[in-house]
Amino acid sequence: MSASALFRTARTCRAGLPAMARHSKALGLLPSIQAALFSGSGSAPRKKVMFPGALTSEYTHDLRFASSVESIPTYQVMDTDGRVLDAANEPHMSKEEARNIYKNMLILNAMDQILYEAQRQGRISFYMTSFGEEALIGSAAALDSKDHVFGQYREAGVLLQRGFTLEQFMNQCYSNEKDLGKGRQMPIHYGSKELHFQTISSPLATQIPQAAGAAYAMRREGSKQCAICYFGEGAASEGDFHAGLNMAATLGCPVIFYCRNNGYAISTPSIEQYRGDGIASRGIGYGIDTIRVDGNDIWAIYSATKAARKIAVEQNKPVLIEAMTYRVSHHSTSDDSSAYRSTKEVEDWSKRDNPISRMRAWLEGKGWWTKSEDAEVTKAAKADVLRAFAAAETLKKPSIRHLFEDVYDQLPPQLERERAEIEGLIRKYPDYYQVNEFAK
Ligand SMILES: Cc1ncc(C[n+]2csc(CCOP(=O)(O)OP(=O)(O)O)c2C)c(N)n1
Ligand SMILES: [Mg+2]
Repeated sequence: MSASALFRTARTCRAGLPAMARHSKALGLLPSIQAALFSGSGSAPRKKVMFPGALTSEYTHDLRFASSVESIPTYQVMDTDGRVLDAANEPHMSKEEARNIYKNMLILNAMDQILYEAQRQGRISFYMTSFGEEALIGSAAALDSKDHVFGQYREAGVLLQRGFTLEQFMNQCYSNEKDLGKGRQMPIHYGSKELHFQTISSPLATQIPQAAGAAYAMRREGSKQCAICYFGEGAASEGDFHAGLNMAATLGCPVIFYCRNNGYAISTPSIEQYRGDGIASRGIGYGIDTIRVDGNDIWAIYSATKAARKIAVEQNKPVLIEAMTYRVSHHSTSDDSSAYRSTKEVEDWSKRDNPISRMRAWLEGKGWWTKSEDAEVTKAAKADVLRAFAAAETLKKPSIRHLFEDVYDQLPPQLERERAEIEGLIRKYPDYYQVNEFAK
C-alpha cells in the first residue's frame, strides 16, 4: 500500500487503525505523521489541521498570505581578514592538513591561470576557472574520500583535494590518449571512478536527481557513505532541482546538496534568477535541514559540510548547504563578463573578500605559513602545472576504436558496419584523417 493510499484510508476508516499503524511502521513513516494520523477521533474542536498534506499547521482566523520570512542567516567562522570570530567554532585541524588545503587552493589558482591562457592561445578548446570560489575545497576536506561526488563543472578544487593529479587534469583538457574519459567529453568534464567522482555532464542539474538516486541506493545497501551534489544557483531553476530535492526528502536519501551561489548564471544575475530568500529557503520548503554559509570562508564551509555529512549518514536524510560567494572569473572562456557587469564590481570583490588571502591570513596568524613560503609554493605550483601541461600536449589523441566501445557488451550489427566503414575510409584517406595523431 502506498503512503498516499494509506492517508486516504486513514481519514475514512477508523476501524482499521491498528492494522494501518502496523503498515505505517513497515513503511517507516515519520512519528509526527503517525501521531497526526492515529491520534483518536474525538469531537472537540481541533487546534491542528488534520489534512495529511500539512501535519504541523495550526488553524488561524486571520486571512493573511504568508509572503515574507526572516532571511536565513549566513554562518561564518572567520572574517574577511582571516580572524576567527568565536574560538569555539574554529575547526580542529592539524597544521599539515591545513597547509595541504591551502596549497591546493594555490595549485588550483595556478592551474586556472595557465589553462585559461592556453585556451586563449588556441591550445585547448574550452576552459572554466574557479577564481573567487576556491574555498569550495573546504567542503571536499570535510568528506570521506569514498563519498560519491556529483559535480556541475566548477568543482576542480574537489578533485584536487581528492588527489586527482595535474597530469590527469591536463590529459582530460587535451582529450589525449591518457584521458580517463577517452576523449569523449569537452575539457573540464572530469570524472574519476577511482576517486568516486561522477563524470561532469553539460546539461545543467541532471546531476541533482542522479545524486538523490545514488544516495537512495546507498541507503538501501546500508552503506556508511553519502553523496554530495554541487550545483549553481542558476541550475537550481531547473525542474531537476525540485525533483531531486523532493525525492531525497521523501525517501530519506543521505545526500548533501551543495549550492554554489556565486551571484551569476552566465549573464543572469541572481537577482533576476529568483525572488525568494536565495536557494536555502527552498530546502526548508522541501523539509530538508538547511544552512547558508559564507562561501568564501573555508572554515565555515568545512564545518557545515562535516555537520551535514553527519546528519546525512547517521539519520539518512538530505541536507542543503547554500554557500554564498562571487564568481570573479568570466563564466567560461566563451564568455566576456564585462558585457554585463562592471570590471570595478569584480575588482572590488576580489579585493574585499578573497578566499585565498583569508585562508593565508588565518595560517599566518597561527604561525603555520610565511610570506616567503607563499612565493615559493606559488612558483612551484606554476612549474608543476606547466610540466604536466607540456607532457599532455605531446601525447596522441585517443584511439578511434573508443568510438565504438563501452556502451554495448556485444557490438550490434549496425555499429559493426559503421566501424568497418570508418576503418575503410581511414585506410583509403590516411592524410585526410591524420591517423598518426591518434593512438592505435
Ligand atoms: C539544461 C541547460 N540549460 C542551459 C545550459 C547553458 N548553461 C551552461 S552554464 C549556465 C549557467 C549556470 O549557472 P550556475 O548554475 O549559477 O553556475 P555557475 O556557472 O554560476 O557556476 C547555463 C545557462 C545548459 N548547459 N544546460
Ligand atoms: Mg552561478
